[in-house]
Amino acid sequence: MEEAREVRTTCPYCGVGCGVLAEVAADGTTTVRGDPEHPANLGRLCSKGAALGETLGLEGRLLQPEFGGRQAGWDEALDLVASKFSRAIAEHGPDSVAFYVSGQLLTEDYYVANKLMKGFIGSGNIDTNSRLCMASSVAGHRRAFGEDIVPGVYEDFECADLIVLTGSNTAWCHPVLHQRMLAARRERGTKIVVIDPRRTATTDECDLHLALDPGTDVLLFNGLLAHLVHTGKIETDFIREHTRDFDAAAALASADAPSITRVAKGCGLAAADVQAFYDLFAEIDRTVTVYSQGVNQSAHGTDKVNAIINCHLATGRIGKPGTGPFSVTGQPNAMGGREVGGLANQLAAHMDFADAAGVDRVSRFWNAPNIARRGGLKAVDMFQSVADGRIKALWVMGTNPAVSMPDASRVRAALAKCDFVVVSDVTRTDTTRYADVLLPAAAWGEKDGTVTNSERRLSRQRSFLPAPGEAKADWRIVCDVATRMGFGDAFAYKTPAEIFREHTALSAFENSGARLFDLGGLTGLSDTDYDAFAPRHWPAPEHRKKQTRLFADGRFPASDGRARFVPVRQEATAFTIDADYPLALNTGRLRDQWHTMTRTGNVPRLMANAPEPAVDLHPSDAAAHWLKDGDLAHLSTRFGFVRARVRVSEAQRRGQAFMPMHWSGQFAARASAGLLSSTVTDPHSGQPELKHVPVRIVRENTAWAGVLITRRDLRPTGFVHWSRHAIEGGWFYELTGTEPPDQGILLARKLLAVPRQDQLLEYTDRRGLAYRAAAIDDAGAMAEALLVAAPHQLPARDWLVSLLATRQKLSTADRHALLSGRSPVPIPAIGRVVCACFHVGANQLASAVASGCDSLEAIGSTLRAGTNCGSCRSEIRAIIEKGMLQAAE
Ligand SMILES: Nc1nc2c(c(=O)[nH]1)N[C@H]1C(S)=C(S)[C@@H](COP(=O)(O)OP(=O)(O)OC[C@H]3O[C@@H](n4cnc5c(=O)[nH]c(N)nc54)[C@H](O)[C@@H]3O)O[C@H]1N2
Ligand SMILES: Nc1nc2c(c(=O)[nH]1)N[C@H]1C(S)=C(S)[C@@H](COP(=O)(O)OP(=O)(O)OC[C@H]3O[C@@H](n4cnc5c(=O)[nH]c(N)nc54)[C@H](O)[C@@H]3O)O[C@H]1N2
Ligand code: SF4
Ligand SMILES: [Mo]
Repeated sequence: MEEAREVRTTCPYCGVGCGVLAEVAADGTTTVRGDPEHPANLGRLCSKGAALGETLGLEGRLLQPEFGGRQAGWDEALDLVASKFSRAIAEHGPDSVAFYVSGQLLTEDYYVANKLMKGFIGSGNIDTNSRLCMASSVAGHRRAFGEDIVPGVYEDFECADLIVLTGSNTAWCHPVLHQRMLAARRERGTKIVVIDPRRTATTDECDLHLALDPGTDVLLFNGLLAHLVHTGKIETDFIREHTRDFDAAAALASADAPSITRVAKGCGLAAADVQAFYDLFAEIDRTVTVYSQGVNQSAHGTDKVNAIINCHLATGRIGKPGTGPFSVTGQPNAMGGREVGGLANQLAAHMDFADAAGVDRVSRFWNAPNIARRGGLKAVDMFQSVADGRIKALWVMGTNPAVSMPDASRVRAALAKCDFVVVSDVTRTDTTRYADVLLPAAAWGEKDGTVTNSERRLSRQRSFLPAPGEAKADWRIVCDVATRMGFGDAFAYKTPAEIFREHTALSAFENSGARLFDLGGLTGLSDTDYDAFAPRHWPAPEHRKKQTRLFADGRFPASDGRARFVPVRQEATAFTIDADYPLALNTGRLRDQWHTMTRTGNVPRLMANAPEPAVDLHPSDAAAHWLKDGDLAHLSTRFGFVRARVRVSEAQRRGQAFMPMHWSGQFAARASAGLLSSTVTDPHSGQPELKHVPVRIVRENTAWAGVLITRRDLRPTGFVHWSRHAIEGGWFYELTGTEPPDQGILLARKLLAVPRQDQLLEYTDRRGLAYRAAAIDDAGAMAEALLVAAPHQLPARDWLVSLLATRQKLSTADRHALLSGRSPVPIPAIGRVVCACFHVGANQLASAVASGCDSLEAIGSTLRAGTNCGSCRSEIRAIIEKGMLQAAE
C-alpha cells in the first residue's frame, strides 16, 4: 500500500497565488491546507482554496479524445487537428487559423501555444481570456512605464497607511490579500477607501465608501490630480527628473474636473465624500491604489488605469515601500500569460511587434524565419472573424467562451458555424458542445509547471495525482500537434522544466536591461532545481542587482528612462440608459464560485451561499417594476436575454442591477450574464465593457414551482426556467414555469426516474395543483424526490436534502412524511449557509446572537464561523447587528 504524502503546490484560482499543501492519504483521498511557508498566504486559504480537495472527483471528467460523436485515440485526434490546421493555412494563409487560450494555463503550456502560433504558424492570432480581464491594465502600464510592469509587492499592503480599492471586490475576489489589508488596518490603522458603485463585502470594512456612478473613475482621479496640484501636494523633483508630459496631463485634468463640486456632480457623489477622499490621499504619503475589473472591464478602462497612475507619479508614490498603483490579477496565471506574450498584440517575453529588432531577435532565438510580423485579432474581433468565416480553424484551450464572452449567443453561433473547432478542457462545458474535436486535458493536481501571481512571484504547481484516463498536460498536446504540423525540432520538449528554461533564456536573450522582464538567473535550473523551486519574484536577472520592488531608482523601462503622464478625459459611458432599457446592469463575481463553475459548482458547500442565479435590485427599482424578492425575472438587453431570481438588496444603488457572471447552461436553463453583455471595447486595449449595459427587467408570470432532489446529474429541457446546485450525495433542481400547474406537474413528473412502479410514492392534492413523489431504491432509501406547488408554496425541504445524503432505509414515518411534505421530526433548518468553511447557516448565527453572542469573536468561539478564511465576516457582522437591533426594540 502507498504511503501518505504531502505535495507543495499553488492554488489554481485567483491571482493571489496562495501556496497549498496537498496531502494524499494512503487510500488516495486528498486534503488541502494553506502552505505556511508560501509568502503569498503564509498558511491562509479562502473558501474556494480550502475546498480544493472536494473538486478532485472524476465525475464529468473528459477521459478520452472525441470526434465525430465518438471516442477516439490520441493519434487519430492529433493527426486530424494537425491536418485541418495545416490545410487551412495552406489554402487560406496563416491568418485563417486562431487559438483562444487562458490565464489558467501554466506558463509552460502558454509558452508553447504562443511559440507555435506566432513563431511557426506565423500568425498573431493567439489571444486569451486575459483580454476580458487584464488587457486595460497592460495597455495602461505600457503607456505609462513603457513596459507591462506591476511595480509593487504584497508587503506594500502591510506598510501602507492608505489603501484605495477601486473597482475591486477584494473581500470576495482576492480574499487572502484582503485579510492582509485588514490586518494592517487593525495593527497600524491603515485607512481603506473603497470606490465601487455598489455596497459589497469590501465596503463593509472600510473608512470611506464612494459609490460613484458607473464609469466615472476618470473624472474622480482627474479631480484628485487637479486637487493635488492646487494644494501643492505634488513631488516636483520626482516629476522633473523621472517623468514626462505632466503639464499636459495636469491641464486636462483641471479642465475636466475644475472643482470638487463638479466632480461630485459628475460622479453622483456627495461633495463632502469626494473632499474626504482627496484629503486622505493628499495627506497620507504611503498610499497604494489597488484596482481590478471595475477599472479594466470598461469602454475607457485604459484611461481609468492611467488616471490612477498619473496621481501616483505626481506624488512620487511609486517604487517605495507602501506605495504604488497595484493592478491585481484575476486568474492564477494571468501574469504568466503576459510574460510569454499570450495576448495577440504582444510577441513574447515583453517584446512586441512595434519593435522590428525585437521581432528579429525572437525569430533568431526560436529559429523561426516564418515568425508573425504583426499583431493578431483580439478576442472580440477574433470571434467576429470566426462568425464571418475568415477563421477556418479555431482551438480553444482552458476557457469557456460560450459563457464568458460578451454577446455570448453570437459567440455560440460563430462556434457552430466554424469549419473546425478544437476544444481542450477537463470537463464538458457549454463550449465543448461546439467542438469538432474534444481533447481531454490534465487538471490541477495532475500537471506540473509554473504560474506567476499578482506581485510577479513565480511558484510551482506540482502534480500529486496521476492524470485519469488518457488526459494529457496541455503543453504536451500542443507539442504533439506542432510536431505533426512539421515543427518537431522546435517542440521536442520532454518535460515542462525544459520549456521553462527556454522561456527564461528568451527573457534574457540580448537583454541588457532594456526589458525588466528578465529571468536570466533561472536559465541554469536543473530538473532537480525546478522540482524544488521555491516561490520567487521577477526580475531575476543573471548578473545585475536583484530587485524586488521595481522603479525604486526612479528609472522606467522607456527608452529615455522616464515614466509618462497620460492626459485623459472623462468620456460618456458607451450606452445611455433610456425608457426601453431603464436600468444599468453590472456583472461580476460571487464569493464561493469560480467563473463558469466547472469546478466550484460541484462542491455542495460552495453552492450553499448563493444556490440560484439571481439579479440584485434596489428596493425602489424592484417596486417600480412590480418585482418581489424571489420572483423570476426576465432580463433583456440589446444583445440577448436571460432569466434569474430577483434579490432585493439595499446594497444596490437605484437604477443599477447586478448579476453574477458564473451561471452556464450546465447549471441553469438560461442565466449567463455573457448573453446580456455588450461587445463594446476599450479603443486602446480591446477589452470589452462588462460592467455597464442598459437592461430591462420584467416579471415572469410563473404559475408553478418545483424542486427535484436526486442522485442523478441531469440537464432538464423544456422548462421556462431551472437551475441546480450540488448537495451532499446529489443535486437539487429548482424548476418553474408559466404553464398551468397541472401541466407543470406533468412536465416535472417526466424528470423523475422510477424503475419499477412499486418504487414510487406519489401524492396529488384534490385540486391537482400540488404534487409530491419519491423514488425508493432497492435498499429502501430515497433515490429522488419531487415537489410541485404554486409559487412560494413549496413545503420545507432541508430534511429531504439530508434524507438523500444519509442513504438510509426509509422508516414508515419517513414515507408518510414524504407524502405529507412535512418532516417527521422537526429539524431546525440551518438557513442559508453563510460560513462556507464550517457550514454555518444564517439561522444558526441568528440564534447564537439571540443567546448572547454579540461579536465576531464570540460567534467564532461558539460556532467557528468566520474563523478560517474570513470572507463571511461582513455577513456575520450584519446578522449580529440585526439581532442586536431586534433585541433593543
Ligand atoms: N470568488 C471569486 N474570486 C475571483 C474570481 C471568481 O470567479 N470568483 N475570478 C478571478 C478573476 S479572473 C478576476 S478578473 C478577479 C476580479 O475581481 P474583481 O474585479 O474584484 O471582481 P468583479 O466582481 O468582477 O468586479 C469588481 C467590482 O467592480 C465594481 N464596478 C463596476 N463598475 C464600476 C465602475 O465603473 N467603477 C468602479 N470603481 N467599480 C466598478 C463592481 O460593482 C464590483 O464590485 O477575481 C478573481 N477572483
Ligand atoms: N459578464 C461578464 N463576463 C465576464 C466577466 C465579468 O466580470 N462579467 N469576467 C471576465 C474575466 S475577468 C474572465 S478571467 C473570464 C473567465 O472566463 P472563462 O475563462 O471562460 O472561465 P472558466 O470557467 O475559468 O473557464 C476555464 C475552463 O478551463 C477548464 N480547465 C480547467 N483546468 C484546465 C486545464 O488545466 N487545462 C485545460 N485545457 N482546461 C482547463 C475549465 O473546466 C473551464 O471550462 O470571464 C470573463 N467574462
Ligand atoms: S485567495 Fe483563495 S482563490 Fe485566491 S489563491 Fe488564495 S486560496 Fe486560492
Ligand atoms: Mo479575470
